[in-house]
Amino acid sequence: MSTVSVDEQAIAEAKDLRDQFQRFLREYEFGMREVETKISILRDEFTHNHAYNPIEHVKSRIKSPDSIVEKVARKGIEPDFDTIRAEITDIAGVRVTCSFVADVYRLFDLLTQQDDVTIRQVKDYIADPKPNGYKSLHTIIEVPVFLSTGPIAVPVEVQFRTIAMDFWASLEHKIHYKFQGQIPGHLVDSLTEAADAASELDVRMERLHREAHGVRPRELAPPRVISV
Ligand code: 0O2
Repeated sequence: MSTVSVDEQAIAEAKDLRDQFQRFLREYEFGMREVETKISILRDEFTHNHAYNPIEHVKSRIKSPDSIVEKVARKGIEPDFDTIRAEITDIAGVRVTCSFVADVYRLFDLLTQQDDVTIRQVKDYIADPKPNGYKSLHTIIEVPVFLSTGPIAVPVEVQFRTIAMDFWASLEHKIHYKFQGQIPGHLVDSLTEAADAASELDVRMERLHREAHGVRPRELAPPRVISV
């Protein structure tokens, strides 16, 4: 008799936790949608007013429960909602792939200068690539989401990169996954060379684009340093 009631209580608690987790993730989904809308408006407005679309594609994702749990364990933080909310800021993620490096910074400025956007963090791996050659401009922004219970500020990680950077990162990610992080030395070297080739391609393509559009070719500006 008592076993049955304990089981029922355990089931009720598990269901309650599941509901709380779904509510928790929904906040991030709303935040992600706000950012997607902002990017989509910028893309449409840019296309109409400048006859040019600086965005190649946009991908969004909500971190899976398994990956959240794995990150909680890796960071050694308390597994409660408040701590996860404070410590894990990439639960909602939007990746914006642009044609050229100049577009990456232009889009970053256009998004982060909006009045309702607060920058929490910027990591400029274009100005300062990772040792393996990884390049992208990462930012954690907070956007307001208006719920029936009132407004909340939701953090969203936005990664900006060029097509060449994206191509490299997706291959590196697959290789990293295949070798579970222990990439053989010769592949590490090849990846570093490929990252250099991707950077060179970015410079050449942007120069070509400028020439084709009658913009005076110039040496590409040195990487910008963005401070928050
Ligand atoms: P997913 O599935 O893409 O979300 P942390 O966020 O604390 O774990 P860190 O290093 O402080 O780690 O964050 P950082 O540098 O902002 O990078 C986090 C994300 O950037 C990663 O997310 C990747 O998407 C991407 N990234 C960073 N470094 C590399 C790299 O060397 N290669 C590739 N392919 N991607 C990279 P997640 O959480 O790993 O995965």
